[in-house]
Amino acid sequence: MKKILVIGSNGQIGTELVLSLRERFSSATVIAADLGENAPELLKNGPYVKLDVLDKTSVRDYIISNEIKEVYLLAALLSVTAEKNPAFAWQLNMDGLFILLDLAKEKYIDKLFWPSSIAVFGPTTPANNTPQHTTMEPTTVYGISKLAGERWCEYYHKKYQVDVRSLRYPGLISYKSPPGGGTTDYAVDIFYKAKEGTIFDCFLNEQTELPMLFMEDAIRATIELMEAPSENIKIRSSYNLAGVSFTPAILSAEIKNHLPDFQIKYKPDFRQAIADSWPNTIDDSIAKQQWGWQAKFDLPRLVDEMLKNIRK
Ligand code: NAD
Ligand code: AKB
Repeated sequence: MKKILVIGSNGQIGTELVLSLRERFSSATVIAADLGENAPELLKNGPYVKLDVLDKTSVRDYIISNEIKEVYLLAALLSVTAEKNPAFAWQLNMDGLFILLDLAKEKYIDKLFWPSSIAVFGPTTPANNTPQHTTMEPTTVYGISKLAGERWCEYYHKKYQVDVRSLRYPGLISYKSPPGGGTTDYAVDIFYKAKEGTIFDCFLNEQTELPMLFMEDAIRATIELMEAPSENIKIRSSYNLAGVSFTPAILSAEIKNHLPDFQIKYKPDFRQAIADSWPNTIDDSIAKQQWGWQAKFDLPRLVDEMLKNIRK
């Protein structure tokens, strides 16, 4: 059975991706990798290795000597943390990608997944039903790094036939592992406050509409993309992907349907400008046509799942 390595396994996506890949293949062949000395509790059902994606020698040695054939590269700084340390964000988000693209070019890896984001779009992009191919002038260091990464993925595919696949994830909503420093994090944090019964101070204003996706859908999209026949994957930069779009006002109204006493206050901060530069809704028709993508979770179902599963 092919060996799969998930780098950045301990984060919001990595945790659920590793668990799903282990269920689908086998626990022994899906190796989690992150900076920590030990695997988090949830990932103790399979192998874990301490690995810094910026340590080129260790990454190459590990992948080559263990005959890893598929890599999911999730290590990155997200939009908010990247703004606090732009130079390091650029280094982490780009250098790690090159190390993996080169291993694929040299044929050590057969297939690479690297996530992009709706952050590749900017204020000059059409905000509603944002098309796959459109004006892209991101204004955050995170968005710039993701757009550059997309161009490099396409370049390595065209020039060296590297089988690299990518999705422009919207904000991801999950309950197993917390989000790691993004602008869309409010849409997860809000559920913890709602369950605690405390007022939620929202760092975006009530009318800020952003594209979001429930984690179960995101993981399914990732695995479906990776398993699709290569000839169906005609976009090698990154695919638009959509689930559900909502504002803080719409989300809190849906939460109130379950918890009528829930209260939200709006205290927009510097993250408002990041959110304002991103789309409201995304057109993912090309992903639907080319590899059969279809989101399953609408807002009522997403809220129901979050409130059922999130711990106080
Ligand atoms: P996260 O911050 O929750 O997790 C990232 C993980 O990478 C962390 O566990 C961290 O310890 C690890 N990491 C950081 N530096 C590392 C290094 N040098 N070597 C090895 N591991 C390192 O992020 P996430 O939300 O899981 O996002 C994963 C990827 O998906 C990122 O590329 C992100 O840009 C992208 N993405 C996420 C979202 C989202 O809403 N979560 C949306 C769009 C795109
Ligand atoms: C962020 O808010 O930075 C991420 C993203 C949409 O890429 N969740």
